[in-house]
Amino acid sequence: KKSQLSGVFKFMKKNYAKPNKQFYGKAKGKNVIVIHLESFQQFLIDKKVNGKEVTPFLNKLYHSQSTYAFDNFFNEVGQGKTSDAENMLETSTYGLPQGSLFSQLGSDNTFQAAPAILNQRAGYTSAVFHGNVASFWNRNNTYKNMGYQYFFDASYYDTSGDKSLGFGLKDKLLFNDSVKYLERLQQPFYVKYLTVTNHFPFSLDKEDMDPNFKAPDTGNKTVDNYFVTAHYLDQSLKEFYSYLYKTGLAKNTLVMLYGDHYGISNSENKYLAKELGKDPDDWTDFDNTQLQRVPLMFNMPGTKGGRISHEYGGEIDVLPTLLHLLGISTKQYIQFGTDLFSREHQPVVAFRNQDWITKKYTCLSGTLYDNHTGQEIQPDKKLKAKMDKIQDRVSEELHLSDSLNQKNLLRFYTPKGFKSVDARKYNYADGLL
Ligand code: GP9
Ligand code: MN
Repeated sequence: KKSQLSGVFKFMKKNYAKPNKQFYGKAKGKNVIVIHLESFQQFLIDKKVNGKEVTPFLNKLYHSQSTYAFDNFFNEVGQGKTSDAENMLETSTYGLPQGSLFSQLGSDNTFQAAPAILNQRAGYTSAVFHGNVASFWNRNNTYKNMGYQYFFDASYYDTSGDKSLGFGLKDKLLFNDSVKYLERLQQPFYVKYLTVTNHFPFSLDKEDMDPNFKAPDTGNKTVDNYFVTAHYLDQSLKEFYSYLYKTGLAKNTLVMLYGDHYGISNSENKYLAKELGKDPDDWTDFDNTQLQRVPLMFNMPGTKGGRISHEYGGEIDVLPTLLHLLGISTKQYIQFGTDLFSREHQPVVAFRNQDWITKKYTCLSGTLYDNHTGQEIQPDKKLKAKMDKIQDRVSEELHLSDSLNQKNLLRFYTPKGFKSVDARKYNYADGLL
């Protein structure tokens, strides 16, 4: 049984990246607020439409001295979309080749996930705030197996009438109406806010629109509206931050923000081209891939020295990065990502379909592109050998992650000092307090 893990252990040994002293423990003991920016792509950052910034608040955070941000950070989700992003961030293992890991395996698998690790290693209380019903993506069951102590889903808020839209409670209300629960959590806490308003089809009620912000005219309504709901999400964050500052929570909190996956699909990207200063007729698969960048920011209000890193990485890398920032070692865990701040960080980004991207190259179904020119290249023998090596590593990594999850192998390995999660300990009460 445990021998099935030998390939995984071998990979972990060569994959492990030791923490960078400069960053290790920088956020030790702080509360952690994870903000999941639904469908939010990196190109929105610093973007102006009709002379106005789409996300002025996030832009300020992005450039702030108190933020470590990344501009070559990619989403790596598959068909499980939001749930794949969540799985990667909580466990540093990949989603499945087909479907959603949360839906397929979340009820029964053994996890060694962030909420349990943080609780056992550093006494963190954990909770998720989300304006949709708990059963969506099988979150209610998966979260219990991950060790989430509380899940404040739609049933905890008034979602009647125009308070909710599309996938649930509007973001401004989610932040506002969850505060009464947040305030009762024992500190330090590890909490996650899953926003929903910036989700396809990007509709918004008139009353929630900023009269000073005008959508672009791209020739595609979905694309136009994407900017409007992204602007609304930005405003909701500004309001939440003003709460964090007013209450003093800000100064002992690390806020981690990330985008889960694209909002604009490949087939709609050509409508974006002009907004991005490109010719829609020259749009290629290479360009689609470049748009898979999403934000990743670590904001510690009141601190200095932050900067924008150009390191290449993806969602798989977040957990070791976060744990090291909190001063929690990761060597004993099975994690496929590596700390983005580590000098040994692995800068190959693996997509779920085996495509990959590095600082220099993008490889899509075996076709190689030069990141600098965006042009296809015919590799010579030497480059071809290098490429094959990267491809082998990507395939091996995805394969090992899949076998780990599909065979539920973590049940055969309990890291030193880790106590298996007992899902029966948690009862989310479904709002019936
Ligand atoms: C729903 C939300 C959306 O609860 O998280 O999920 P997605 O469609 O983006 O996967
Ligand atoms: Mn999503």
